[in-house]
Amino acid sequence: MKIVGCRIRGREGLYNVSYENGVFTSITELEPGSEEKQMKTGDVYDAKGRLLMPPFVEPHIHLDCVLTAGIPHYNMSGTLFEGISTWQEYKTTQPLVVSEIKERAKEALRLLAEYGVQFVRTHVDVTETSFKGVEALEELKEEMKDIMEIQTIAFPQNGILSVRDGKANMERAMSMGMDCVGAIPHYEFTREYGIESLKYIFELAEKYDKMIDVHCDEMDDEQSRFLETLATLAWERGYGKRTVAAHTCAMGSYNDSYCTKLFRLLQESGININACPCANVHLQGRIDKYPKRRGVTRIKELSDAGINIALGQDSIADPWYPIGVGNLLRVLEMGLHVGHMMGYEDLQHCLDLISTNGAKNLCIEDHYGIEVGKKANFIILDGKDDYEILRFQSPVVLSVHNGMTIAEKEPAVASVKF
Ligand code: 17E
Ligand code: FE2
Repeated sequence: MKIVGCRIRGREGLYNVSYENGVFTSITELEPGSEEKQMKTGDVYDAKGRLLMPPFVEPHIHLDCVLTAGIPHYNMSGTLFEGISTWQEYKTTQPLVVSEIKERAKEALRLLAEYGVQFVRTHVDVTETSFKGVEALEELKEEMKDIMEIQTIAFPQNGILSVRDGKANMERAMSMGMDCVGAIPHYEFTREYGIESLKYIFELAEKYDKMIDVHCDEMDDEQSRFLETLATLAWERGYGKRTVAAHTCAMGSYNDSYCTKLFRLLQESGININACPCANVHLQGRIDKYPKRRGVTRIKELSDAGINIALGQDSIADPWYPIGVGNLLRVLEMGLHVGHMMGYEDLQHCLDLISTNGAKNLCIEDHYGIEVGKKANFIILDGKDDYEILRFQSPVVLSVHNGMTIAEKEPAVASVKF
């Protein structure tokens, strides 16, 4: 199969890109003007100068909860805590059936595929002790593995120390084949429990040789400082590249003096950060009067300090966030607004936040990138560069995973009458 006349993100000029048996086999630059004369027959896709790039990466979503908004009722206050209690009601009043959970998750994956995502890391609540969610997502991960790559996180929504049998839940989840160990230290009853939960998950991660992805400081409380503990544990054990701190909203409330110290630790530990700007600008700041905090971590400052940060959606129509369609460009737009990142330089490479940076969070760089010999995973967007694609929220016209077309879209054509 051959793509003709595409731009490639990060390079000048126009290219032809071929792939066979699921692997890129050639990438050749075109002589200026030569694209007009090419034969476009057979297994050839004419990119018409559009941008080809590695797929978008969704580093943080809760696929067990998607598409449940309104059941049994909507989150009326819009707070994180009402989200958690509404989900608790869902878990205890709705029949939990593997096939139904898989169908909702798959519907969300179809949306993600439409918007160019091929790599997904999902949390699964392991304090729901029927474990139907874990079963469902582990089955789906296996069934979908040729189409989309899914990583699962054992996420203890109600805590590890603050629930009975919390450690047993985590152990059971990891023994079922989950890819990452999660935690929620800011939601544990005490600071001591929070710290103990973090120490515990490093032991568990090492035991199963798995990655770590923690809901960390998803609050506006400037005293919520579990990130320093998470980063220090990662630093001690050399686990930084395999560790993600997600949300880290409290960093939006930390004082600058403390943050200066914290950033040095983050750099030395090498851990990755994940922010969910749509979800958190909605959920946080709720207990403030005016002025209201944004409740989103320091996306710009972390990026500028060379700390890897990727953006994720968190939710698609669930008890925490009532809207969302799987479109990471929307999340990027929110992140750039909230993070004061619409300076010219920021816009030139803004797609990093939903692509290459996410690939680092997921530790998938060995099969991610447009290079001969690597797996043919790519998308083509109806635009020419990051700035234009962000501005027009350009559709993904083609998405290819391991050489297989998984989604196509015809861009809409408007007809304005003046
Ligand atoms: N659970 C949680 O603790 N925080 C969130 N943002 C979501 C679920 C979506
Ligand atoms: Fe989350």
